[in-house]
Amino acid sequence: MGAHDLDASVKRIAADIAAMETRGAAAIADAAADALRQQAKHSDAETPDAFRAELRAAARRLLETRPTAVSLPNALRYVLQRMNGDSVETLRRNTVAGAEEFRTRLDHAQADLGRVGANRLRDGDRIMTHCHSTDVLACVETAREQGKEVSAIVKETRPRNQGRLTAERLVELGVDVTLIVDSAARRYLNDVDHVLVGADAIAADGSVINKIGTSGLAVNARDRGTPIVVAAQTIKLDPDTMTGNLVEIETRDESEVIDRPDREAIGDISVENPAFDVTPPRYVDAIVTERGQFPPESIVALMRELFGEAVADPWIESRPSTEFGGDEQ
Ligand code: RUB
Repeated sequence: MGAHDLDASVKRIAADIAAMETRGAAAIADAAADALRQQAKHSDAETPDAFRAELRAAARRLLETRPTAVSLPNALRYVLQRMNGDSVETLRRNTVAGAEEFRTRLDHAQADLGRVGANRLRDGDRIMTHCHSTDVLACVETAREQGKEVSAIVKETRPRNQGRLTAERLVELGVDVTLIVDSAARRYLNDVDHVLVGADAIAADGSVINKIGTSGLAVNARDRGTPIVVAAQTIKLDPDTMTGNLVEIETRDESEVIDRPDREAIGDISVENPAFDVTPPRYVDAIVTERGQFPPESIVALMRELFGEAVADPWIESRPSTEFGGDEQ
C-alpha cells in the first residue's frame, strides 16, 4: 500500500454504506470508525505526514457515501481528533485507540439512551414507529427487560420498507406488531400512546431530520394529541447547524420508487425520491438522548457543551447546504 492508498476494508465499508447494506445513522457511524481503525492498522506509510494524509483520504471517501446522517462526520471527526503523535507508530496506536473508544462509547450511549427512553413507556403502551432505528429499539428493549408489555403499529416506510426490519426485531423482543402501509398512519394514531422515531441529524433549533415521512407523521400526531418522541444519541447532533449551515437532504435513485418498465408505460413523468425530511421542533415533544430527555428547543445548550471545540476544527470543510432544511418538508 503506497502513500494515500485506501485500505481495501475502507473501500468495502464505504461501498456498503453507499449501497445501504450498512444503514441507519448509528450503524453508519460505527462502520466509519471501524474503517479508520483498519486504515490506521494496515497503513504502511513511512512518515507521519503520509500517515495523516492517508487517514484524511479515507475519511473523505467515507464522507462521500451518504450526506444526511451527521453521525458519519461526527464519527470521523472524533477519530481524527485523536490522531496525535510524532511517529507513525504513535499515530497508529492513538488512531486505533480513538476508533475503538468511539465504538465502545457508541454502544454505551445507546444502552444509556435505552434506559432513559424506557422510562417514558408504561406497561401496556402501544407505540407507532417509522423506518428502522436502533435507538428506538434500544428504548423498547429496555422496557421489555423491565417486564413491560409493549405493542407496536409499524409503518412499512416506502420506498425501501425498513419497517419490515423493525417489525422483525420487535417480534424478537416479544412485542405484538401490526404492520401498516404508510398512508394508514393517521387512522391508527388515536390507538397509540407515543410515536417513537429515530433521527439522522438534529439541528441547533431542535429540528429533527429523519426518514422521509417523519414530518407528516409528526403533524398528524400533534393533531391527534399523540406525543412524538425522538430517540437520538448525541452523535446525531449536528454542530454545523450552530453556525447556520443547513442539513443536506439526500435524494436517491428513482428506481427505488418505480421500475423502468412501469415508468415507461405511464409516459412522460418526473419521479422524485428524497430520503429524509425535516420536522420542525414545534411538532416534537421530547428528544431522548443518553444524557437525558430534552425539549427540542433546549438541545442547542447540549450541543454547545458537547461540540464547542469541534466547530472550530477545520478538517471537514463545511458540507454543502441545500435549499432544504430549517422548515417543514
Ligand atoms: C434510517 C433512518 C433512521 C435513523 C436512525 O434511514 O432514518 O431512523 O438513521 O437510526 P436509512 P439509528 O435507512 O436511509 O439509513 O437509531 O439506528 O441510528
